[in-house]
This record gives sequence, structure tokens and C-alpha cells, in this order.
Amino acid sequence: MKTTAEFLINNTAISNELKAIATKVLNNERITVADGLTLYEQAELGFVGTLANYVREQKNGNATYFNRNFHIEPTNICVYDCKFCSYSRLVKQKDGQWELSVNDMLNMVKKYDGQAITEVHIVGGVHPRMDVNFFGEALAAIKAHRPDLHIKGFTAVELYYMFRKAKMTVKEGLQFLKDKGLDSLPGGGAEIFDENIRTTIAEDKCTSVEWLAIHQAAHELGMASNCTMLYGHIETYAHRIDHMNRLRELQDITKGFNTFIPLKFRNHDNQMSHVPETSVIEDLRNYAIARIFLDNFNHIKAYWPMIGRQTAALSMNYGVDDIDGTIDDSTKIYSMAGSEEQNPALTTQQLVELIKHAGRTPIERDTLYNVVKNYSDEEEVSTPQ
Ligand code: V47
Ligand code: SF4
Repeated sequence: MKTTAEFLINNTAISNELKAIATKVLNNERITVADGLTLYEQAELGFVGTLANYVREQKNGNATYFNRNFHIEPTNICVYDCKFCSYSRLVKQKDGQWELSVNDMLNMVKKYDGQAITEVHIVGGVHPRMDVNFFGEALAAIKAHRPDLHIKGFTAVELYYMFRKAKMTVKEGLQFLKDKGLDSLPGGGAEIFDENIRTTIAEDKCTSVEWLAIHQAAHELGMASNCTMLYGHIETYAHRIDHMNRLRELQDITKGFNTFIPLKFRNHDNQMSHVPETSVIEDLRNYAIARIFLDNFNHIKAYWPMIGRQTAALSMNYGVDDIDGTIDDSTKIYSMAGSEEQNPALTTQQLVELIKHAGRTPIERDTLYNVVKNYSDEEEVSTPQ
């Protein structure tokens, strides 16, 4: 509520610099890169939380969104060797690898026949032989079987590799996959855009400029997408703000991003296991600052399988208005990296309860934030902007 946020401006314990930022936020003015950095460096959780909650309630009222989805991870074989990744196996490794055929993927979709699932999220390693035609065939088979299912698939990293191999321009490749049934892009592979940090933790994979260009091209073809930021490893606060600023600039041009998803670095069983993980307080501060900084994003998503149900519940008071989906134990990316949820699966009822216990109104959405069902007893539904 504005009155709660206005209290910050009258609080003598708060510096004038922070009060000036609070005034901008309460007047719905955009904060600058320097303001964002000041928030990271100086603001306590209570301060950013109050402002973020103000922004969140202005944009989404009391609603917290979720969807019914499952994941297909076609392979964990990857030509890259990102230092933070616990999931991939290099092509030359002999154990623990998996590769799904088109039929395997179709059978996974068939498991959900008759269930009110609205989205399948397809993401995996960058396999040297799973090419654009293979994925085109998979998309077409899934669409033919279940035309109503929204297919959100492939990070810009996977797309960049498969288009380059097929000698297709980004636009040609995206159009090809769109024609086969691809509806939107997930937000993975963004990691951190700063070129030095990116090269250190994710050598050789598509650059920040290429990642942004693929999302821009998707938006221009009428496909929505998500975006992420992998934080809490070797990056600085300045790198986080720079990352979000590049996203904010693209969003000003295309308005094509649905949601921003901060991804907390997990250090289990990867080449960066020596890097300590961030605290929950830092995670909540990060959600809040993202909510304040990204004024042209309608939604901020906390990915519950990664941070766990407790932090997901807390995050709804720190700018988050979406906690992703039912997942149904179909993803390994985070459980292999040491996430809170080892076998992530929540029924719709459990998600609804989680949101209600946090004092929010559960709204089931589809991928594009159309309301599927309002689970509150209240009459009023907060419509997405
Ligand atoms: O790009 C990999 C991250 C991403 C680790 O768009 C790690 O709706 C933390 O992007 N610690 C893939 N993060 C997953 C992703 C995603 C997830 C949920 C929803 C959506 C969406 C997108 O996972 C990778 C990378 O940034 N990741 N390893 C790790 N150890
Ligand atoms: Fe491959 Fe993605 Fe893991 Fe990097 S993060 S090694 S691109 S699966």
C-alpha cells in the first residue's frame, strides 16, 4: 500500500539518497542504473521489500499466478561446459547421459492426456546431433497430438547452436520452428550478460548480444519469451544491474518479455562448488530490487523448485507475483544442482494452498497470463496488464 511505502520517506533513519529513490518509485518514475546500484549496496530488506510490494500490488493487485505445466528435457549431453552446470554431460563422457527420441517425447506428452495441463517446457543440453529438423519433427508431433498445449521451448543458447549448424539466420530458424508448433521461448541461457563474467562461467556459448538478438527476433515474429538472470556466484551488484538494464532496454523496444526470473546459483556437484550460495535475505532483496528496477515488466517469477516452497511463499511479499507451475517432477536441472526440492511436484491444490497461506489470491494462468481460473472466493479477479 502506498501509505506503508510513504512511511519510508518520513523515516529519519533512512538516508536522503534512499528517500529520493523511494519518492521516484512512489511517483511511478523509472529508477536509474545508479539508483539500482544504490539499492543493492545500501538498502535493507525491509526498505526494498516495502517498495517492491507497492509496485507489485499496483501491477498485479493481490494475485499470485501459477500454471499447470511439465518439462521435457530431451538430453543432458552438451557441447558446452558451463562451470555452474550440474546437469550436463560432455559428449565424451560415458555415464549418466540421456537422449530422448521424438517418440519418447511424444509419449511423455501422452502421459498427460485428459489432464488440464496448459504448457510443456522443453529445455536441455546442446546436443551436437539433435538438430533443427529433429526438434521440428518433435514439435510437429506434439502439436498434432495436442494442439491446445502451449509449447515453450529452447533457450537462446540451444537455438543459436542449431540455427548456426543448419546455416539458417535467426529469423529463418525461428520461423521454421514456429511453423512446426513452437509458441514461445523460455528465459534460460541468459546467465549474466557482462562479457567478462559470461566468458569465465559459460565459455564459448552464445554471447549476450546474440542472446538478446534471438529474443528480439522472437518478439518481432510475435512470439513472447521469458528472461532469467543467474545470480549469486562471482558477479557483482553492478553486473546484476547491467544485466537487468539490458533487458529493460529491449523490453522498451519490443514489450515481448512476459516475466523476469532470477535464478539463484546452486553449488552442488559443479565446477563452482567452492562458491558459497547466497542467503535467503539476499534472495529476497534481489527479487525486490528486480521488481523495482524492471518497471516495464508485468511479472516477476520465483521458480519454486529451485528456492523451495518456504522462500517462494516469502517472495510474494518482495515483488514476486508468479511462482511457476506444477512441474510434476519432470525437471532435473535444479535437483542435480542441489536445489531445495529434490523431486519437484506440487498438485494444483497444493500450489493454491501455498499461495493462500501467503495471503495472496491464487490465479491459474496460461503461458501468456490469460486467466484460466481464479481460486479465491472473492469476486474480483486482478487482470494482467
Ligand atoms: O540457463 C543451470 C540455470 C537455466 C544452475 O522461462 C542454474 O519459464 C542455478 O532458464 N544453479 C535453465 N541455476 C532453466 C531456466 C528456466 C527455469 C524455469 C522457468 C523458466 C521459464 C526458465 O538454469 C540455465 C541456467 O541459468 N542453471 N545450472 C545452477 N547450478
Ligand atoms: Fe550446457 Fe546449458 Fe549446462 Fe551450459 S548450462 S553446460 S549450455 S546444459
